[in-house]
Amino acid sequence: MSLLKKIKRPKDLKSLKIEELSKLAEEIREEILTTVSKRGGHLASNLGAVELTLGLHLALDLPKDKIVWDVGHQCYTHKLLTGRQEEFSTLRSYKGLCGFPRREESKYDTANTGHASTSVSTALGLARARDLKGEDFTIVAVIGDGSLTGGLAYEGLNQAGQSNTNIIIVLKTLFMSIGKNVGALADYLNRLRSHSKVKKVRKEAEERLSKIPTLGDFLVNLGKSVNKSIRKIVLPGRLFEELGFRYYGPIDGHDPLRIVEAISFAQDMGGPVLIHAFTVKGKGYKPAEDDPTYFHGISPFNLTPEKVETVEKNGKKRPSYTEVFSDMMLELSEKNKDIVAITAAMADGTGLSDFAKKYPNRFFDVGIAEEHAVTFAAGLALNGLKPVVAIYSTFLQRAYDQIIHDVALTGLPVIFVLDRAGLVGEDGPTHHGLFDLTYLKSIPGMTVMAPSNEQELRDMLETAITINGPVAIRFPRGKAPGVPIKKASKLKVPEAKMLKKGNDVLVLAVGRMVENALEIESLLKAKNISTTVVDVRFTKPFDEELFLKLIPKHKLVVTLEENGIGGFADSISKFMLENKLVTPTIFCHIPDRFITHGAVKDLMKDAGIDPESVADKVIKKLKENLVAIK
Ligand SMILES: Cc1ncc(C[n+]2csc(CCOP(=O)(O)OP(=O)(O)O)c2C)c(N)n1
Repeated sequence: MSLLKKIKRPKDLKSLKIEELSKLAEEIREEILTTVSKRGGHLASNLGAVELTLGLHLALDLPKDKIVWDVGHQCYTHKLLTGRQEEFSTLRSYKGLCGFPRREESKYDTANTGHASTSVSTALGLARARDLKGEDFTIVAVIGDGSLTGGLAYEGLNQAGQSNTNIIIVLKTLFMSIGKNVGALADYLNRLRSHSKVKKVRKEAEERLSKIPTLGDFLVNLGKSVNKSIRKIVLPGRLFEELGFRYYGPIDGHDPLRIVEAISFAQDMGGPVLIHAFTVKGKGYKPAEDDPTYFHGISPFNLTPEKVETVEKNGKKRPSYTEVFSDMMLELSEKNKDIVAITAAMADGTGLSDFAKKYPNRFFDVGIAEEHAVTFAAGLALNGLKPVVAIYSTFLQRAYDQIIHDVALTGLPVIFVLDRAGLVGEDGPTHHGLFDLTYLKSIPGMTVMAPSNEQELRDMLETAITINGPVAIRFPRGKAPGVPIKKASKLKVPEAKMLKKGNDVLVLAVGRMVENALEIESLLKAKNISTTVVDVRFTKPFDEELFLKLIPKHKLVVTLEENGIGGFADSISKFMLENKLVTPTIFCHIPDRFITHGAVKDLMKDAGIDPESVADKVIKKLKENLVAIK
């Protein structure tokens, strides 16, 4: 029987033999690889965190003790060790296991996460609450060096270092964010790695371990002799010590027993302790070790080491919106030397890697620091440049105040490119971009656009460059519809575009929802209902002139957007009230609840914005109206 199958809960680990730990780690890696190759997911980070998780599970008394995973994208081993093996094959699928920690899923998951740099603050809050309530348990935040580039992490460290409370931070360093980690702190951590004491520490630890017969003996003896010897081998982590932490390390994060020792040391010491562990991203799977950026978050793929191909689910060759943005950036930057590009640790994901290669001096990766990215862009714009800030819709939420205070208040011409707007699918609620139409709309002077195909994205970028103020362009994850590409041309702001002309129903659709609107038109046509389809293109400002003309000519208006409450629907409802337009209207948007993870198609249905659900609502509403008229 496999060792993994024997582990139903963390306690079961403690009955293993020491030499069985590496076999268990192998089995876990196998399980993660097989599942991620079928379901997609965060492969490299999870492979890098197997032994670290084993060590934490051995050292702690879960679920009384708490682990707070930063981002949470490295929690697969934790899921496998906490009673979720049977469902593990459903990872990231609709109604299956979530790819991130979820309290609703397990008592072993401490916090719902998905965004970076939150773990220290959450852990400190838990610790302070524990102290106030007179409770006694251990709290460990696990944070990567990438996530440590985010300002929020420092805000947490700043308070924790002075707090005198028992809190353990495990800093997992693999010198990678999604791409190579950036910044002065990354350099500092790298210098620690090459400290001459590191090898000596490892050798001493190996010698000590060779004298301990069983895992049970090891765990029992931890508090006694072992700790004494550990104290002697602690290296100076000056930065963290100055911040008020006792620094422990660096240690090998692929040796579970070193992790156990470190946690035991921290528990003995009390107060804020930072344990520094080195790990290898993608550990144990050569293609992922060689290219951890590609394997950071990956779609389903073939598990043959020689040939790694993503499985093309859709035969039709269509570019992704990201690729279209990437190409257009090169076109625009050739003509306009003032264009500079900024990413917050997502050069590949946002499509800026080619720009970075071609114009290294005009490209800035600021780390996982969305707030800084926006204010930094404001500085660039103040000195006459044209910054393009490419940040996923969900992560730009972080920089709301910076957009208002540092960019919009001065009317600076910063272009925000929001990839992954709308439902993103398997990454789920922390990653869906369902708030941007709402949060951007309320900012004075902001122009907001949403392309419905690749040519429109090109035209919108061409237009954005000419606007003397803040502009946002939001588009979804994945493929564009595959329309022919021609030379980009400037659009007339805020002109919408009528795609189909009918008499009964008027559908005002935003971005990707135009594809749904066209399907709705066909479904209704089959029922002898004729539909006008309008590609809204601009949600702020929007084409009031056209809407004033069209709305009274129809029996029913439908607004359709991939955004929560307060977005385009609200703008139209206010517009109709103010203009005394009384046409019955259905507002189709994401309902006022968080949407789970799964395939986008399933999620659209869940949210009621898929073509069939909308067509059904239209038919029902038209029937009601007829009855009302009679
Ligand atoms: C606020 C925010 N910005 C961007 C991301 C996207 N993201 C997910 S993981 C990651 C890199 C994290 O690096 P690190 O903390 O070192 O963990 P590793 O993946 O290397 O294990 C990034 C940029 C995010 N989750 N949250």
